[in-house]
Order: sequence, then structure tokens, then C-alpha cells
Amino acid sequence: MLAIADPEPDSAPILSLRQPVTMNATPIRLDPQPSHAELARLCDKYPVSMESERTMEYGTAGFRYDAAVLPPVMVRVGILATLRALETASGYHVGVMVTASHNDESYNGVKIADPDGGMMNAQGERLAVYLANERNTDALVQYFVAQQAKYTTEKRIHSGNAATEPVVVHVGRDTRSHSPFLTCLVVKAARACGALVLDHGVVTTPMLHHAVLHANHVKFLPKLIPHRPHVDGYQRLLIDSYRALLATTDNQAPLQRSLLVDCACGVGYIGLEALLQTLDQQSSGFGSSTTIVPTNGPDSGGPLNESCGSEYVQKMIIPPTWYDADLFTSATTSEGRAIKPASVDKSYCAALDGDADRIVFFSEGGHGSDFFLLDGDKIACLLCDFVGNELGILQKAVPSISFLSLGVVQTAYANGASTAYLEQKLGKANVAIAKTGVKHVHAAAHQFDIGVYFEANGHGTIVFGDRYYDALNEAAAFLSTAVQDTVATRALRRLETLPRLVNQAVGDALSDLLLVDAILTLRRWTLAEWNAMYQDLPSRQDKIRVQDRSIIQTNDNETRCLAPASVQPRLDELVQQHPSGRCFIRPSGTEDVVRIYAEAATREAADTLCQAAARVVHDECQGVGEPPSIQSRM
Ligand code: 16G
Ligand code: MG
Repeated sequence: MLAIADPEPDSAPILSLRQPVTMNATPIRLDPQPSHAELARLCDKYPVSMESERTMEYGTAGFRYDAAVLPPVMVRVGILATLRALETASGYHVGVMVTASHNDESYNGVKIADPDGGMMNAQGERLAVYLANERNTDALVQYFVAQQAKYTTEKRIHSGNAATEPVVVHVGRDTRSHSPFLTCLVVKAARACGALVLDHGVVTTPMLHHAVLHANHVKFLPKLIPHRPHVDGYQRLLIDSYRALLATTDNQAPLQRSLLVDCACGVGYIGLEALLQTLDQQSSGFGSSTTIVPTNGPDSGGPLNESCGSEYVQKMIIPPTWYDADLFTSATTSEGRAIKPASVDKSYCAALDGDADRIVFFSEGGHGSDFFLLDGDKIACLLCDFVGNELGILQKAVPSISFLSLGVVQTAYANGASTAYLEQKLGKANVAIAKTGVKHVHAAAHQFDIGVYFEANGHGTIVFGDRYYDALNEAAAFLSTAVQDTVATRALRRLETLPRLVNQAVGDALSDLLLVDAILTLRRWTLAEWNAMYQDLPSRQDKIRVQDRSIIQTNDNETRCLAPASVQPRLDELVQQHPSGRCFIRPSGTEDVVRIYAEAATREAADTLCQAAARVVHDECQGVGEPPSIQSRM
């Protein structure tokens, strides 16, 4: 574990360096302390390295590096966030999340949430790269002062008077040991720039995005979704919607089962515990049939993301290590709810990643069956199926509502069998493949009225366009006057609940967990029944190191390698040797590796294809070390 000495001892009153075990229901308000001298001091104290040739890049999910090199970046992100908030003439809030998601404890990272709660746009990314790499403190401070003056003047013209809205930056962080200190640097710089900081403390990434979206609710939150700011609002919204969806059941006999959740030894554990407490407080007499059992928390003894969590389970296709020694000892809450029934079985499990924006499900044997994985592709199919059915019922009962397009966005990692299933179900035109990374899939999903997107690694959500809300309004008006149609009314209730339960800003493991559990409960499906929607083609992934991964270029959706030119012909040749074979390579956006994906009709063929493709990468892209073999998979 990497420990950074705290060179800002006066930071203690701002952010406790002790990891809290619970979440702040509402953020701590930290007033602006505008001072260009303090800003210059911070920039000087945490200078961008003069020696390093490296350019700090704002990658797929923000700046993500070894934590030791991040302090200068954090100071500059404080400036960036303030400028992003200043830039919006209407005084919108923005967010900063300090996390390195699925990476190991030695990494950390930071990303910005734009006013709509989504990922920062490309213009912001360019500014981020400039600020993070500017070595000259005077130039940096002058740039900030000039931009601040420009935006402030524009704002005054816009608002017609001198009193303008405060500039507000929300910050949140994960449970990494260095996150408090790194967050402290963002906070100090933002306050020195004149921003009011709302410190949410330890939160999951999607909670921070939720907080930003709901802070800017007037402009960005669809009318159907109640305004629920902060972390307590997030919890209430999710739990109310989960209960509302389950309440649409027509089957009174509750299904009793447990759902064991591997939280990657990260912040998802704290978030899930907090959600379950809200469920307890608000659900007296509520026949919730699933006992959700969070495990692998930050205090479980397991290292963050190591041999556990969604990345591990999905990439290795094996169960996680269960670190909690007392996992199978029964326990109840003070309200009497069983949180650890003695009979927790492992036939219904889920795994989150280190910042809880991804989830995969799996069954670890039980009843004589083997391990099987239900990844983001399976979740996408379940959601499309559910939404498609309910929409079909509503459209039949209310033919006057306009046609709504239901589409799905996947990435090159989507299993070929899932793509075939979705194309057959939704039509080829409604299945799109986008480049890896939330910003790409999220943007592509907006082309549909109902856009489901999921990366195979479990990051995904559903976005709903204006026409969706209009259609539901019209259907509600029609059904309130028509002869009672209980099936259509139930479909309407379900479709109205979805945008509230689903995080509209970003993929969210906790929201997806509740959504999938509610759908499975309504259908009375086991994981085996869900898994039977289609049969995955066997697939294999690998990653290898090369001297410089930036030499690898791909086409837009990463299905073909364009450079080095010698790679793709060799991959094509390999693919032809295997029935149903498919394979691609791409440089990782979060780690210093090249990723390889292969699938084929049999497990053996997928493994062989992956191994051969890894060799091609090693040969053609200046691989580091020995040529890889399938046994040496990392
Ligand atoms: C980040 C992305 C995720 C993507 C993954 C790919 C966000 C919020 N997260 O975690 O969508 O699948 O990177 O990682 O954009 P890779 O480039 O290392 O394969
Ligand atoms: Mg993540």
C-alpha cells in the first residue's frame, strides 16, 4: 500500500484522514477562500515535474496514474473544476471524483462530472490536459485570472446585474489510502480560485454524478424524476423506486433468497450498507424477498480489487476470494432483518468494482451446477427484454402514443452471441457498437428514445429521451379515462419507475443491482433461467505490456487494428482458422498494457486464438519480456 506523507497538515480540519465507515447524508459546505497568492503557493509546492517527458493525459476515465505522481494534477483539477463551473453562464455546479475504480491500491485518479451529471466533454478534456501539464506557475495563475475575468464579465452581461451565483464544485472520493490527501488538494485549489466546495466525503462514483445532476435539476433532470439532492436523496430515490417496481408484482408469495455481493473491498460496500439501512427504515411490513448481503468491504482484510471485484470475476471468469471470515455466520440488524443468514448460498451473487460503477452477476456452483457469469451483455439483454415487453403492452393498449425506438449500445467486447440475440430481438439497426469508455457508449445511447448501454465489464445504464416521457404522459392521461386495463396500467407503472431507479447520469452498480433483482423477482427467475436467454460464445481476454502502447491505433469502434499495419492481416488469418472466431486488440486507456479479446465456438479455440493474438501483439508491437502464453495470463 502506498502511503503519502501529508505535507498539508492544516488540511486535517477540512478532510479527515481517517477513513469514515459511514457516508455523509449531506455534504460539508466549505466556503470560498479566494486568493491568487494561495493558488500560486499550491502550484509551486506541487510543481509539474520538469524532468518527466510524460504528458499527463485525460484518458477514458479521467487522469489515472500511480498515486505518487498525482498531487500536481489534483491542484490543477481544482482550477479546472472552478473554470468549468464559471464557464456555464447559468451557474451550474460541476463535480470532481477522486478514484481509480478497478485499478489496484497503488493507483489513483480523478475525473470531472459536467453539469448534466455525465462525463466531461472533449473541450473540457483539452483544457484539463493543458492545465495538468503547464509547468510555469505564473502562466497558470495568469491563465486562470484571465479566464475568471472573462467568464465573470459574460455572466454579468447575461444576468444583467453584478450579483452572480456562487461557483459550486462537488467533490467525492473512494476509500483508497491516498484519496483524502489528494482530494484535499483539489479542495484547496478550488477554494483559492473562489469556488464554494460541497464535500460529499466517501461516495461511490455514481453517487457523485447523481449529486451533480440533481444540483442542476432545473435544467437537466427530467420532470418525471423527483428532485433528490445529495447522498441521502440518492438512497431514498433508489429505495423508493426499487419498492415501487417490486410492488407491481401480481404474485403475492415472496421468493426468499439471498444475494451475496462482492464489493471489491471498496466504497461500494459502504454505499450498499447505507442503502440497506434506508431500506430497513422505510420498509416496515415490506415483503422484500431478497436478502442482500454485502461482503468484501474495506475492512474485510482483502486488498482493494485484488482477487475480487467485478473486473477480476469478469476478466478471469472465476469466482472472487471471499475475504470476510464470518460470512456464513448468521446476523441480524437491530430491526431484526437478517443480513447474514446462516444459509447464504452462492447461487445468486454479484460483484462490484472499486468505485461501484460496474456490476456483474454470477453463480458459484450450488445445487451441483458450475460457476457461470452474467456480465454486462446479459444485463443489457435482460433490460431490453423487460422494457420491450412492457412497452409492447402499453403500445397495444394505447395505440395513439408515438412509436419509441428501443436500442442498445455495446462495445467490441460484447459477446457475439449477445449481439446476435439483440439483433434478432430489436432489429439490426437498433444495435450499435461504440468505442470503449462510458463517454462513448453514453453518447451513442442518446440516438434512441430508450437507449440501453452496457459494456461487457458491467458498466451501463438506460437513458430516456424526451419522447419517452411525453409518451408516458399521454398513456397516463388515456388510461385514466379508459376502461380499466390492469395489465396496461401495470406496464405504465413499471415504465414510469424505470428512469427513477436507473441512474440517468452514469452507469451505477447499486442502481443496476436493485433493478436486476427487481426484474428477476418479478419474473421469478433464477440466475440459471436468466443465463439461458442465450448461450455465450466462449471468450478469453489477455493483456500484455509493450514498449509504447501509443503506437497502436484502431478504427472508431476498436474492432480493427489500423497501426502497426502488420497486425490486422495476421489477426484476420488467425480468426479464419476458428469457427465463429472473432478477435481484436486495443491499447488500454487506464493501464500501461495492450488488451486482447478473442471468442470462438469452443473454449479451447477461444483460448488458442487469444494466445496466438497475444503473440502477434508481442511480435509486432515491441512486446516487453517473454512472448506470452495462456498460462501466464495476468
Ligand atoms: C474505464 C471506463 C470504462 C472502460 C474501462 C476500460 C469510464 C467511467 N470507465 O474504467 O467504461 O470500460 O475504462 O478500461 O469511462 P481499459 O481502457 O483499461 O480497457
Ligand atoms: Mg469503476
